[in-house]
Amino acid sequence: MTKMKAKMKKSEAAGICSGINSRVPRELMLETAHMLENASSWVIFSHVNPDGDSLGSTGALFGAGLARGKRVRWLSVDPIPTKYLFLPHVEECETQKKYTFDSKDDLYVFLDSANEERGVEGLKERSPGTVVLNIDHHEDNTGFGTLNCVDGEASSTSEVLWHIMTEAGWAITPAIAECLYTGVAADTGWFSFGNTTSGAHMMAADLLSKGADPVKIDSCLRHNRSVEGARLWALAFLRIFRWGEASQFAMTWLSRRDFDVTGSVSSDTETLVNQMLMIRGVSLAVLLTEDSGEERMNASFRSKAGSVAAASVARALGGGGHPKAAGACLASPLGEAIRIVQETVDKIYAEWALADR
Ligand SMILES: [Mn+2]
Repeated sequence: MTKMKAKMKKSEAAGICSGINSRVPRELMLETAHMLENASSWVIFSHVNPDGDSLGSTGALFGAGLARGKRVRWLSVDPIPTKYLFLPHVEECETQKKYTFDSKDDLYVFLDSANEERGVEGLKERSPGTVVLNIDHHEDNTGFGTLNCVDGEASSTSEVLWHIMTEAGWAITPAIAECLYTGVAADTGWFSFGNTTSGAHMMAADLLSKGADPVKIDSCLRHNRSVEGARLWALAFLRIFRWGEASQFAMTWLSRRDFDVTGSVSSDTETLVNQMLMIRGVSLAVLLTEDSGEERMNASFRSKAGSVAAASVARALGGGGHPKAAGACLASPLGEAIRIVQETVDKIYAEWALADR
């Protein structure tokens, strides 16, 4: 209750910008737009394993850069998953594992990256004097940029970028609208997750009026699964096991072999962990996926209100993310990783139950 009051106060205190409610002060959004305007060359980075919001926001900024006569490059550490290939400008995106940050003429822009590790290898070792712009919506963003335009309460980075563009008076073309709509729709689970705010809907309404086609975007992203991916999901579903008080925790796992046997790829796991939260009585879902080659497991966590937060579990394992959607990487083989995650969830749950009940 006290927490809710504090949150309401924070929102009430936030400025109303051109009739649009945003937690980022108008001055900061304009400063961000100025930084972009003043640079003649932008290098834009998607985050590792890019998702809809990462590609939507970077694609939108790439389009805005072209429209503003900038020299623009768009880089991604990982290849763009096939289902996003419909997005405008993706054919211009270059895949690159490492980058050397040594130019003072380029503005390096990171979108949807909570920290340097989510960005690209080489970012931490950037030369002094290089300028990094960090636009994001993760609560745990480390503020690694020269300028940080971060709204931890925004539905998506695409929403933050939409505010910046709107405040700066930049034209939102149909291509930009399509990118931004993809970002907000993907990050809110098609306007169904807890981050589905009135701001997210207002933004969506504006983007529809500017040419985004929700039916096309939905059919490209949600009605476009491969049969190989469906078979991978079947393996994961068969292995679901539950534990904890009232069996409220659910976990499953996928090995490298599962991907080989089904012919699926790592991006086929996207939204799989969310499906497990649809099981009656499950409040926290865990998906463990074996990393290529090494004895490493990637863990994805999703949680519902009224139980331990996904982010608390992820943080205890050295990861991070949003309160209800988070991830971590474990340097352990599968069996050990399952045990570590179960023990961590039990420990965090015991602490949570003591504090919140
Ligand atoms: Mn995001």
